[in-house]
Amino acid sequence: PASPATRSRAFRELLSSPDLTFLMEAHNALSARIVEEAGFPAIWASGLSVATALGLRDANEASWTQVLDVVEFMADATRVPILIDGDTGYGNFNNVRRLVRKLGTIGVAAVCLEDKLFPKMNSFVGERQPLADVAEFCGRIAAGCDARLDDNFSIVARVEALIAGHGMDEALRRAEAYHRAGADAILIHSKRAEPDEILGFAQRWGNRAPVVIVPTKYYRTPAAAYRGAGISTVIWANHNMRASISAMSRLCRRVRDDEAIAGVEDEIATLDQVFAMLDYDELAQAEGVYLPAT
Ligand code: SPV
Ligand code: MG
Repeated sequence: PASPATRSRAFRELLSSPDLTFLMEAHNALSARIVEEAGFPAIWASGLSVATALGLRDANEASWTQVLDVVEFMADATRVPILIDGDTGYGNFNNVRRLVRKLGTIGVAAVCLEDKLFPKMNSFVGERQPLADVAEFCGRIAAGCDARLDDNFSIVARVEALIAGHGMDEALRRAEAYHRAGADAILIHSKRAEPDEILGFAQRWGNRAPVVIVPTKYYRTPAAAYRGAGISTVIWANHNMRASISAMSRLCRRVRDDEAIAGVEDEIATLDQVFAMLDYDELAQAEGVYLPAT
């Protein structure tokens, strides 16, 4: 793995660069390694996907230290920066301080905090999405900034006003407040099937701070629209988790019906691929160096 400082600097550069950056979701060490090998410059440690992989709902059913245990394995398995979905920060400003310090020690480059209340519910589930008080959430952001061990550790403030149905003026008011409180970027979330809300936000926001988006629901929009709007970062938020459900379900049905595995052999990664990915050769070489010759 790369050093925490290297990773947080790399993420800071991605956020501030004029190029559009794409982050891909991972939810464990294996998927994180696959995202890195596919060439993505950074990883989104999705709260939804990590929870799902743990068999839990995206409603803070996993404790924050359980989530960090998973993300630490992800950091250990990769070199690229990780933006962790920190949900609401798991409490108030004091919980955010503890979170940010701990993230610095496990090599996470950045955290995204959303302006809701603990325990949160996934933004696409139900209409009950109570928002945090603006001043209280600004305290969470400021406390996170003050607690960072490394100035390049980034804090992304996620505005849920559009998700909660409060409209564009409220979204802009909140983004401005979070930016003033020290947020390095604004994630504006929308659950509409068209990108009109986030493009409208980007136009009125005028790049006062980098804008991050999550096009899960407006997935038909081409990347050119985001480049044209000056968006900084796109997060493909849950697609490895969903791909794994489809792939494993299909495989299980086939093996159950066939009472045999011959039919799936050509469709799955070989064990040689598995051993290469985890670099078993390196261990064999190290044994040559460190184990006494027999
Ligand atoms: C996540 O991936 O956990 C997110 C994005 O926060 S969303 O599911 O759209 O809330
Ligand atoms: Mg989430």
